[in-house]
Amino acid sequence: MDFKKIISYIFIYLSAIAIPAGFAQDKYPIPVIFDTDMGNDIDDALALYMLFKYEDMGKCRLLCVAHNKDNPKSVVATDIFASRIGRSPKYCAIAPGTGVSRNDGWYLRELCEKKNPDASPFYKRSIKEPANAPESVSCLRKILAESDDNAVVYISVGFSTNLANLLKSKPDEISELSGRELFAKKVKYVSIMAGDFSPESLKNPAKAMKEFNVATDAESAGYAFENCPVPMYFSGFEFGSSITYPRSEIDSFFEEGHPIYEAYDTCSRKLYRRDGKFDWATFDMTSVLFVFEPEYIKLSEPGKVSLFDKEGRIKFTPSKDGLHKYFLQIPDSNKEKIRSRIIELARVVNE
Ligand SMILES: [Ca+2]
Repeated sequence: MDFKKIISYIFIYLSAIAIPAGFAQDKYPIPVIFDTDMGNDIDDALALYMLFKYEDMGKCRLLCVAHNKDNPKSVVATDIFASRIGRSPKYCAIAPGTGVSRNDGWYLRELCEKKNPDASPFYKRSIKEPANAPESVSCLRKILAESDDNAVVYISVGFSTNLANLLKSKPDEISELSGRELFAKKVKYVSIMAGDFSPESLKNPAKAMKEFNVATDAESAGYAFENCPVPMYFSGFEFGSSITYPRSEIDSFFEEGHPIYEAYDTCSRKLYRRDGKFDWATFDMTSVLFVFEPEYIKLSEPGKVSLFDKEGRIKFTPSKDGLHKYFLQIPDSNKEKIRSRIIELARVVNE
């Protein structure tokens, strides 16, 4: 056996032991609920495209795209992204007027209201407007009730409003179980983009950043951290922001006129640079990657995430029996591997 082979065997062995117990044996396709604040950032849309790619690979079954941003255009935007590549997942949304983030985000208006010269919508969509998506809690209760036990993975990449409402829900005609009992029975784990787990913040939570997903609905986030009966795996702000998604990929793969191009470009121009030449963070995309290819991610010791204050800072308390773990920082060489893989996974076309 030559030296290169020995090294590659060592690498395979180390990769295998790095996979958290319980993940490697996942049966495919994994049934997934994707809970998003579509419109507030572009990574939600690219994360959705990754899920479609995993569906094409036979690894994912997208049960529903739930919307936690309280703006009906959020569902329309998701539908525009999906319709562009010929997909039509099931949608649900927070009951209008009961949630947070009611604004038009960074690109909802541009995407949903853009018109052709004859006044028809520029971007194809399959739903009628206003989007009367079913209300999240009853829709998600029904989906869970009909799912196999301990099978569903819940990916949360926005506010925890739907999640908290679902956990608080009472027995009804759909199921005699409470939301928490139903969740415990049907959901395997939650992959969530939330919080700040940088070493400085862990040491001193008072100095931690108020991460957007937690801070925007801190009450629901705190409730979910406290009451979620299954493991939660956190991709913190510092993880996704350390791995960028290149603007050059948007220019070369998603040409002008593609809704992903429009959203990325609008976001970049409004948020960072007038010329839009900005490499975005991969926040939500890392929460999707973890579910299907956990070998890219290293997890922390177990513990408990809780709200440190009402403004949305969190703290992590190590504990042997804790249900929570966060993504550990990784060397730059591994970041490059994740970036390349994410780029590949977001390349979905209408076939
Ligand atoms: Ca998001």
